[in-house]
Amino acid sequence: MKTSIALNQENLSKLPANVKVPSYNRDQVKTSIVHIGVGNFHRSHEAYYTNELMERYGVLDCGICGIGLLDYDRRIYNILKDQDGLYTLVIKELDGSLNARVIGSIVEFIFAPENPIAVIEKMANPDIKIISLTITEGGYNLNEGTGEFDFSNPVIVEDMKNPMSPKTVFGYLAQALKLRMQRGTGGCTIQSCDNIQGNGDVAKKSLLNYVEKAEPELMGWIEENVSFPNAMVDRITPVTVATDIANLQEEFLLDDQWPVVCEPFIQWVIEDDFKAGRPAWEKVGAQFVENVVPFENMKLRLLNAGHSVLGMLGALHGYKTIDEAARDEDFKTFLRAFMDAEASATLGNLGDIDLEKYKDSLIARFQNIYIKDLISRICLESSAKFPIFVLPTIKAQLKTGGSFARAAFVVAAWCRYNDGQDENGNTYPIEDAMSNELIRAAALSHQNPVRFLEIEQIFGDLAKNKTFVDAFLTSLNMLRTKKVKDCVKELNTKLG
Ligand code: CS2
Repeated sequence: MKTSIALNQENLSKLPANVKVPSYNRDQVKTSIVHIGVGNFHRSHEAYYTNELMERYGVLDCGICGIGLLDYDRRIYNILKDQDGLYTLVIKELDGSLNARVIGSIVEFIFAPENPIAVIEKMANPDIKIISLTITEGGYNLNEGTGEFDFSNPVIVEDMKNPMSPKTVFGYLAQALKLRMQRGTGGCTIQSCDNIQGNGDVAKKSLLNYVEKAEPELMGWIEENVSFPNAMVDRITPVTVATDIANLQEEFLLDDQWPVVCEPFIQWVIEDDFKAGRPAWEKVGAQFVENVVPFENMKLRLLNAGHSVLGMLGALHGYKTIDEAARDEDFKTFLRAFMDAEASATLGNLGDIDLEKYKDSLIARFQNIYIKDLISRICLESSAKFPIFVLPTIKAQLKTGGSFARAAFVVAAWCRYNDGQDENGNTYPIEDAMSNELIRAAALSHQNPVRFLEIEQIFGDLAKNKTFVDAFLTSLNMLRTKKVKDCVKELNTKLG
């Protein structure tokens, strides 16, 4: 057996021909993007687009400096340091074949807990034109019920006290932008790549809320000099598992400590509002549009919500991956009806987008047997996801008198999910920033079902809406007395 080759700059030329490697000179790449949150999604999406631009068009002034803000990021920092910033993106094609390419667009990395000043200085550097973010749906620190920035969050309190050694993205941005203002460095773009409706607007709102208290003299400067384009981002990127690493060693003789696997589909629709210029990502498939809202709604309420539907129902049934749930005829019928009769009805005018085709393609993507997207990944952090993915459909349908019975059923399934045990008696952890509240509310809901909806931070006023509460109670009662599959079959017949 041939031994595999460790991934680093020096070894690139030794890799077998079936691995695509950067052919551009990485020493000549100039950093103009700082990215906070170098998770799998950033590595399959923005860093991939940017690598393509470098590779296919020789554009070398858009290098990325990754920033790890959390202690948790130490692992990716150490690995990328070891691998000279390189990692492998393995695209799992529809026929199951693997397409491996080494991505070279991340050329620097700073681990913030060890060097906060270096991070602030980097963001304030005149070469930096864009600060992009994948800090997760919950990272914007907004109370979903009230929409207000959460100043009671202990890390925010700390950042206000110790501005030069921040812990949160807002603390860092405030100090970096302050330096840019003081030094006359000029403006920049803060580009959210998270799955949130109006992600740019949300990033702006959170930052300005923070700055208003922490550095009030910055407010006007930010309004004038910083832009926050909204964007829709899409590529299903599962958690990397041990077999992904082993496959790479066997099929490509490549030793990568943390490769990323993803589906072939990719999409990025962005408002063209960049204060200090931007890479020509349109050359490699990104779409720049005037108004991204319809695209965002469509993606969040169909794809992401669709994931939550399959994730919650699938978890209770005992499925482990999304493709299993999406291939289950009863769940598939339920999902499609949720999309057609509930979510689609809230999307308004989508211009020339072919919605039927989009929904067909989503089902096909969910059913891709090679992607093995873990249901546990979909269900984690649901307290930040439901308010963005599922609840907007319920709220919109309540306003127009449209149907939301299936969405309410999924909320009830989420309540039941927080019991921590599937229908076969197998337990699973509730991985969620609000796990304590969720577990407690689910436990209380056995006696008093409405308790689950009283988590104000998630449901806000919805708990007071009788029509919704009734639909939730009916669903929860079904789920606590019957198997999820039987409930779904019944609803498929009843609701048509
Ligand atoms: C998923 C997303 O986290 C989730 O619940 O729905 O990560 C989804 O896979 C991506 O948004 C796809 O673009």
